[in-house]
Amino acid sequence: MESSRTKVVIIGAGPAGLLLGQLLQKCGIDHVILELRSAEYVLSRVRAGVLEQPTMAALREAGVATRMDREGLPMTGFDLMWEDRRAHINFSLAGKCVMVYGQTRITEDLMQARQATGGITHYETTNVQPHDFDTEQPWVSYEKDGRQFRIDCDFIAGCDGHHGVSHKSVPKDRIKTYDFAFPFGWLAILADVPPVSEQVAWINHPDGFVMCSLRSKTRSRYYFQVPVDEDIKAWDADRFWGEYRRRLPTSLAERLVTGPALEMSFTPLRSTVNTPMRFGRMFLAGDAAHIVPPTGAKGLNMAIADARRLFEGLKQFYHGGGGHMEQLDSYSDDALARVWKAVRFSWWMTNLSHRLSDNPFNRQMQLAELEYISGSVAAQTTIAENFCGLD
Ligand code: FAS
Ligand code: PHB
Repeated sequence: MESSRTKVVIIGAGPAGLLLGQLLQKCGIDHVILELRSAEYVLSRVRAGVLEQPTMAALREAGVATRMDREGLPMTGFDLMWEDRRAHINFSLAGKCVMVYGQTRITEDLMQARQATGGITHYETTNVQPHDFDTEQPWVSYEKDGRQFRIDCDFIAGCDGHHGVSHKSVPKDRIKTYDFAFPFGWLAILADVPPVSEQVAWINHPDGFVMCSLRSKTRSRYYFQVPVDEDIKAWDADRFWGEYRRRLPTSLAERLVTGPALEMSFTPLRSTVNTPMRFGRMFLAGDAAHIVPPTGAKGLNMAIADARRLFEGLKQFYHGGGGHMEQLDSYSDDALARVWKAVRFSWWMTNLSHRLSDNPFNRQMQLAELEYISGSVAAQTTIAENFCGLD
């Protein structure tokens, strides 16, 4: 087994791992990223699109925001729509703004910055396994091109997502996982067609949730609710467009431009939180620690916030003089205080906007809440401050 040593081993090159790597690189803290997939595969994943203000600040601090600031679309609010009704949530109520800029672009920007600064990322690694993270000499083993490797380190950052190895390496009696799976998910399409609306819209339709989002003035990102066991292979772009148009309010359906799919995918709607987010010298960040229904546009923002907060702890340890651990010691509690509020908001937005069951009572409760929101600045302010990201 070929051995080497570094300060931090990051497992996973998604947004959390890449941002943490970029911040460590800028700070001169040695680290290595181990990624299961190829860079091309990581870039092929189409996911989030809405950035909170703290996310924009973290990307600017990491020096990877030039294209975001040039091409990102400022979002000043969003629409809640139901039957022929509409409530606009104006982010000025929270004194904040949000930006539409695809996660794929962020990943690309981080990858390019990493290439320019010489950060080490080993793609297509297999059998990555954290070891001895309860000691002060943790290490990580992995395989690549038929060879076996060992990296000794001070810390391990588990940024390997919901299906990663980090959280699964923790003994069951040391980790408490909270889990709630909705019986539905989102069918998504990405297409080079002009968006039906410049505002992102959440639509409560009696047959299921619909969302209109965008990536630019010429590229649209659309979703609608399907049962979790839906046969996704039975959906092509034409069938998607037919159902999507049927569920849109007339004012938007009239403006719908359809076209070939650049990508179609299915996302189950699920909330999972692994607690704590630290196990000795191993720290979980991003989807490795928590996943949320995309309804609240929180997943990517939570991953960036975790990476930013974990970097603060590592910076204090290496540059604060004397190996201080206070920030690392409080990482899990600080992160979870923020995570649970984002999990709640995502769960609440999902319950407000999706077809929850065949029981008409549920829909009556949703219609009453939507009507209340449309007439209450207090309710709209609550939504605005949660959507834009709590301090
Ligand atoms: P990621 O999952 O992005 O990255 C983890 C990385 O670790 C991956 O590259 C993976 O290949 C790698 N990995 C896994 N196991 C490994 C191992 N054993 N060894 C090495 N590497 C390993 N969020 C929103 O805010 N809005 C949305 O609309 C939205 N849509 C989504 C749609 C889908 C289909 C999915 C899956 C998620 C969506 N999300 C959305 C959430 C998503 O954006 C995540 O929150 C975000 O990617 C989290 O980033 P990371 O924590 O870096 O995890
Ligand atoms: C997106 O643009 O992909 C998007 C926007 C808001 C969400 C989820 C996804 O809540």
